[in-house]
Amino acid sequence: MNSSIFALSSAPGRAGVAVVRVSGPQAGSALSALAGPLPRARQAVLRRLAFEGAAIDQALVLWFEGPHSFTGEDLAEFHIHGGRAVREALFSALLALGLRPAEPGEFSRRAVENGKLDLTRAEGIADLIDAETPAQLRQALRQQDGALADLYEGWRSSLIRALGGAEAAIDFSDDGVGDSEFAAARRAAVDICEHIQRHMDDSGRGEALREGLRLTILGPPNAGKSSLINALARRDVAIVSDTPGTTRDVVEARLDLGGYLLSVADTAGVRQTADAIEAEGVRRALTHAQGGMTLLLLDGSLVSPRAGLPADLPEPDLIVWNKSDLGGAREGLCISLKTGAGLSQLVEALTEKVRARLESADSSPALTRPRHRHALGEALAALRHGLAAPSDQPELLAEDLRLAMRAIGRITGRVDVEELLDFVFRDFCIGK
Ligand SMILES: Nc1nc2c(ncn2[C@@H]2O[C@H](COP(=O)(O)OP(=O)(O)OP(=O)(O)O)[C@@H](O)[C@H]2O)c(=O)[nH]1
Ligand SMILES: [Mg+2]
Repeated sequence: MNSSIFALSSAPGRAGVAVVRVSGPQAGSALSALAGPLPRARQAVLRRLAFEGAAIDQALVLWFEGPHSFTGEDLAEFHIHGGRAVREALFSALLALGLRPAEPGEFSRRAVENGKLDLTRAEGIADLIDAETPAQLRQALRQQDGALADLYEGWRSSLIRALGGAEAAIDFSDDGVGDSEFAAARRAAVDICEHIQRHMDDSGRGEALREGLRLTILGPPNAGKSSLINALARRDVAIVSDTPGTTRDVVEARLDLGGYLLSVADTAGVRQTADAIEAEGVRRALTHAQGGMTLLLLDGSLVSPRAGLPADLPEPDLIVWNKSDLGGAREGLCISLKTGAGLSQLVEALTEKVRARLESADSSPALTRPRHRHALGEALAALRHGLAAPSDQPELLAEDLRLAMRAIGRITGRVDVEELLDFVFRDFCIGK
């Protein structure tokens, strides 16, 4: 039997209310030992908490009888006053009652083990807790709601059906009866390949939305790159000076731009230089600009604003002309980081670019984690391998379908052989 665990589920520190969760077979006995008879399930009641005659707190308590709880086990919640002494007193009592502190993520892990959550939903909860911006929140909520689980489980179900077809073709291969089943299995595999490929060809928007999209500010020395990161972050992130070549390291700031998490990087001004340290700065700048978005900042008041820039500089997502206060009108986005002119238009244009990069026109959920990408890559490779096999050897396709199924099943954490039998039995008349 599982041990019973407890943990502070709210943030540590002093607070009006702190929530302590207890899960496992002893949750009910612990609750009644501390708070009296078990209340009705899912109804908050105010109780006096005490242990061995010593008062702990006046607290709201809740009782969830398994399997109707987050973990699927018996679960109790204590909404105590959020002070250190109260917390410690409750923890000591729970320890004395034979419960143990939970490991990180153990409540969600038990929920997965008990079939309350699949892995992608559990990951969605983790993302929801980490979400810093509205867009991250929307994506995490969707995942927690099962959008990804439904998508991947859907593909897995199709693979299971295709496998049934391939297996029927193996069984009846001698008399040619299985030909149509085999053709259908191949068609299904091609179809799923296309779906997976489309899902993966999204330039990492879901992952970038989750982790923060990179925006690298590139440009010649003294264009105002450090002034720009400071203006965007609204704080003094990087040193600004009129000495060209001030910035050498990549300096990053995370900010919420129109609801999207952006990781903006200020970099060394790009130019040919004999200074080894500055040259290293330039190398880092160009390396950092790979992947993510780039903004090219130029000094519009100069006669040759691009002087010194290499011809093979990556095509920027946005070109911005700075120092409009010094004259020299330019076509396009003109700003002055000195006066603040044009800054709001720049933020608008940037938000638009970021939105276009992170939001998709179709409504299907985005790939959010490298773990999923890796498993989908494996599934795709297996399917392509299977489709390349000769049609008189259906067992080869069947084997690759099985590999692809297993890879996708690993994403949601529900690789289950029993299910395969159910599906095959339902769609094919094996006994015939
Ligand atoms: N007049 C004027 N000066 C500006 C403007 N923006 C920045 N500057 C000045 O230009 C100089 C260079 O600014 P920085 O932000 O350090 O430029 P940088 O691109 O980071 O330069 P490096 O780090 O050397 O590559 C500083 O003296 C700034 O005060 C502007 O819009 N107008
Ligand atoms: Mg700088």
